[in-house]
Amino acid sequence: MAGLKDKLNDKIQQHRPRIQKLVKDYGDVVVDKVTIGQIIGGMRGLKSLVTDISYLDPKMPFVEGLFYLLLTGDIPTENEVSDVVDEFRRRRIVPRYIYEVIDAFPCCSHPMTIFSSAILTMHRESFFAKKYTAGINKMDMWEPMYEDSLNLLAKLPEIASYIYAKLYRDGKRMQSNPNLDMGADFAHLMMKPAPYDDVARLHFIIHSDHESGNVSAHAGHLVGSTLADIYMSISAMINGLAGPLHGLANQEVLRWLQDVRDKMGDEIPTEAEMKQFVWDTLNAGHVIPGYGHAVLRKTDPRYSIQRDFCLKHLPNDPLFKYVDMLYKVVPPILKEQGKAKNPWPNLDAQTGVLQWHYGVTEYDFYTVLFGIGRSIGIAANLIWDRALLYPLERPKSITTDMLEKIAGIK
Ligand code: HAX
Repeated sequence: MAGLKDKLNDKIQQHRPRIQKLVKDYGDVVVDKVTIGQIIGGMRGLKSLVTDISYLDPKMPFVEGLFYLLLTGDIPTENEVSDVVDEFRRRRIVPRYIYEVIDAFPCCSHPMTIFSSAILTMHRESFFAKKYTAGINKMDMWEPMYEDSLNLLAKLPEIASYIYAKLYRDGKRMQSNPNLDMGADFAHLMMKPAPYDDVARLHFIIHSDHESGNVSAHAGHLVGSTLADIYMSISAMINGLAGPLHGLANQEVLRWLQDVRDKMGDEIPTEAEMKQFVWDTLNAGHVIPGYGHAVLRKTDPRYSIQRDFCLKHLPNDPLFKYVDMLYKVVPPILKEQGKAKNPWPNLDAQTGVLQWHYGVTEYDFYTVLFGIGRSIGIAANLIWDRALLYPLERPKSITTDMLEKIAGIK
């Protein structure tokens, strides 16, 4: 068993009794109450999920090191990171039929549709599915989930960059460079020089994990709870990410900004003009993409990390100037409008500017980049879901009639 897998095994053996004790001895302890507002309002804030895989503050390490940290909770040594980098390298080769699946998509297909389908198609590779059919002991299920996770994660940069080449470049396949870590290899596959390697590392790391209640994480967990394999679960996660109120917001931010830019004929708007664009959007009944959050009530730390990177590397980029101005203009307007509970920017408000600056201007592709990063966090969650034998998710629904009776209306 490789170093990471050994360590993970130790951690799982230590953690399992904690869950067993909680369920056996404290199973009836009340954690939260549920209001009618929460039931109708998309379960916002309802404490009904558990995850110990958490968000971290990155200093541009290798993505593989982050995966180690998410799985074990321990900061890896350089050697331990190298071991994981090697593990990923060994698993990078993408099956030929995946290229054929991508080639077969009709023109104008959204890259997220292609990405999700390519991942789902690899279900036939699933080690977990084969072991399950053969009758694996449930205590051992995390192991094939771990193997499948590494196999899938290692291939995502090549799959994503081929989708990019197919849709927006010459359609030619680039070969992975086996001497590079995941972030640098992605930059190589995208044919982008440094510092795009750091941009890729930063991007994948900050998009990886964000508790388990957000739509993509929850979709991955929900599908995984049926004992579906990693390919089915991550494909479902990608579909959740593809909605404009979630991951697609980073594409929407750029679309919105380009609209402003077109109207301005490439001039930087004054603050008064920008305020007017924001109000026009709100008055047309649309949201300001990249602002607001279902849980956070302050500037998203992932926004701030990207902003710091922009201030250091591209302070004079015209699009960054737009985004910088929006940071001043939007929160007071959302406060004045009085609807959004969080008037501050989320991570999607900054992502596109970085990509645009380094030459990835096809903003339909941005959520695929998000998807690579998010897969790392969801895979870590799913391995632990199996290790701790979390059951099938099956909440109970009730009718409007029942709610009216509970409320005392009927
Ligand atoms: N612009 C305008 N109105 C907004 C708003 C925004 N950015 N954010 C929230 N509101 C509105 C809501 O539409 C809602 O209006 P109604 O009462 O008319 O329905 C009201 O304010 C209350 O919403 P909320 O409780 O503050 O927010 P929710 O938890 O319901 O939704 C969202 C959270 C992220 C979906 C929301 O803030 C939004 O639509 N933001 C813009 C899209 C976006 O940036 N999404 C990405 C979020 C981060 C993420 O998941 N990234 O992947």
